[in-house]
Parts: sequence; structure tokens; C-alpha cells
Amino acid sequence: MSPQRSLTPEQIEDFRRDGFLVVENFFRDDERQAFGAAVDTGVAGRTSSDTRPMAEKSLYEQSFIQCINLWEDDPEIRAFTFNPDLGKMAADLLGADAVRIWHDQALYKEAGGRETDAHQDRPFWPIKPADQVTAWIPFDGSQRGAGAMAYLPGSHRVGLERFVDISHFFREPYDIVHDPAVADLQPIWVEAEPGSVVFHHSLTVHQADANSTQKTRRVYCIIYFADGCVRRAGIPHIVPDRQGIAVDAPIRGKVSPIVWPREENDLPPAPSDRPPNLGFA
Ligand SMILES: O=C(O)CCC(=O)C(=O)O
Repeated sequence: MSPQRSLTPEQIEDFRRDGFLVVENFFRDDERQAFGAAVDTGVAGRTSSDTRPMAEKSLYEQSFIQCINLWEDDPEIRAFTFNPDLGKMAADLLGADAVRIWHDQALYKEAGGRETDAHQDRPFWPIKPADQVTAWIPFDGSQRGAGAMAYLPGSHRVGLERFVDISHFFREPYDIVHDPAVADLQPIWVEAEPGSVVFHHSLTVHQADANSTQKTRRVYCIIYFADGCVRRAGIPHIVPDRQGIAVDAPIRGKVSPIVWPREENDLPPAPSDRPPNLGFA
């Protein structure tokens, strides 16, 4: 089967209705393996000094090892992250003429890792309007019992935006799946073959189950936003903070380059001020 590298109008409609979309067979096997191996190396490079057993980690860290902006570390990861076909899909889902990267992240849920608490992404992000989409890329596919994701279909359209403290740092996470705005929606658990990409909107309520297998669930995410989005007030965040972007100013700069459209084989340079790995963005 040849890879699917562009979206049909029906898929775009499904995404706009449901707030998530599974695209099967995006990556060829050789690409998926090379991409996964590059991210494995990137994650190992950032985390090799952390030898703590699971029980000594915070509840947030027990959900996954998180490494942000690996595209800045490694040209091979950068080439995959700035894949133009994936960027074009994100633009089509958002109805945007151009998309930028908000950030990427490896989310490696270790063997025995706990669930990822249900949440929306946008409350973490000082960006407006709500034109962001994540490409969630499970290198080995995704299975129930091994960190699969579930989405509340249509939850991005109900006017709900509520912060959930999935870090457990400050308070117990708000039980968002029982919020009256979405309590009637049944979660849809997604199992996907290796090579798939699963998109979700920044307001879609989603969660991932625990990893009760003996193998790390290897996921890499690319978060895109429509070019022209501006900074909103009230939330510190590494992406606009690093670039000195003021409230209401457009989010543009070396940390937020255009992903699509770009000239063929034109990759953005890595910013020169890469900060140490931040676990939470
Ligand atoms: O993969 C996970 O466990 C959570 C992913 C997630 O919350 C996201 O991509 O927004």
C-alpha cells in the first residue's frame, strides 16, 4: 500500500467534527524506523544521567519522559519534524495558509508508566486564537494497555477551556471528562498501526492509558499553529519567552519557524540559544 501523504475533504470534515483524526500509513517502514531511531538517540542523549527508578519520579514523570524541541538537537530529527506533507496536512486541518511549529516533544511512556490524565492542551499555551493541532506519532503503533490515546469526540467545539494540572504539582487534576460540557461524550480509544499519525485539536479533551507492557511506548509529537496566531496574556511559556514575544504580538522567530509552506529541502537553522531540557511546556 502506498503511503497517504495528503488528506481527503472527508478526513478534514471528520477532524473538524470530532477534533481528532487517524491517518493510517503515513510513514513508510524505513522512514518510521529511521525517525524512531533518531528520536531514541535524542531522548537517550537528554536523559542518560537520570537513573531514578519509576517509584522515585514525580507523578507527572511517571506518565512519560518528555523531551521538548529535539528538532533543535539533530538535523535528522529536524528533517522529519519539518516534513512538508505532514505540515500541509496540519494546515489543511486548521484551514490555514501557513503553519509554524509551536514545539515538538518525545513522550516516552516507560514500561509500568501511569496513565496520562485527561486534559486539553490549549490551557497550557499562551497563544490565540485556538488554531493549533498536534500530530501524535506512535513509532510502534498504539495499543490499549500500552499507552493508547482516547479522545472525547467534539469536545473542541463545546466552548470548554479548562486548565487541568496533569503535573499534580499544585493540585489534584480537575476531572475534566465529567465537566458538564463534555460529560455526555464517550471517549474513543484509538489503536493505530505503526506508520500512523493521529492528529488532535488543542481544545480536544484527551488522555492516554497506562503502559502495562514491558516496553517503552515511543511517541513523538509535532505541534503546529496557524501563522498569525499571537501571544495571549497570563501564561509563561518557553516558546514565546525565549523569543521575547510581547502579548498580542505575532508568534514568529527562530524557535517558531514556518513548517509549511517551505522550499523543497529547505530546513530552518537551529536557534543558537537552546535552553536545557524543560520537562513541562
Ligand atoms: O502521549 C501521551 O501520553 C499524552 C499526549 C498528549 O497529551 C498530547 O500529545 O497532547
